[in-house]
Amino acid sequence: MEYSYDDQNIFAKILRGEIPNQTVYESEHALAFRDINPQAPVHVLVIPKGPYVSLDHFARDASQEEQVGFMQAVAEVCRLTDTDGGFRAICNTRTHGVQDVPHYHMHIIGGRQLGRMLQ
Ligand code: DGP
Repeated sequence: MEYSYDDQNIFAKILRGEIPNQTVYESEHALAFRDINPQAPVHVLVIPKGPYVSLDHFARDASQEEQVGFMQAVAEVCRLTDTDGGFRAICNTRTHGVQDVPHYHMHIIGGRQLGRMLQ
């Protein structure tokens, strides 16, 4: 699989500060901010700061430090938001996964009872 990162994608612009965002948490390796179209009271996107297009790209090519830093950001988002009742983590990937923004991101969705996704 060839991964080609487009640095004009909207999350790259957010990382460069060209587009405002509602930051929940930021570290050396990751940024977490509120989704512009929230599906639940908690809807946060966690993104790595490196140029990775998707979960599989990140899992293959990101360093251990970047991967650990990313998961630490997920933990901080959970600590800082109303997720004690549980949440759903989603990484839409490419066309079949209906990924709109080609910069790897994890949706953290919660704060209410969600419906069952897979039957
Ligand atoms: P997807 O690539 O399908 O996983 O969805 C991308 C998500 O990104 C979608 O829920 C809406 C959100 N989004 C798109 N543009 C912006 C933006 O400019 N700011 C923020 N905060 N979220 C955005």
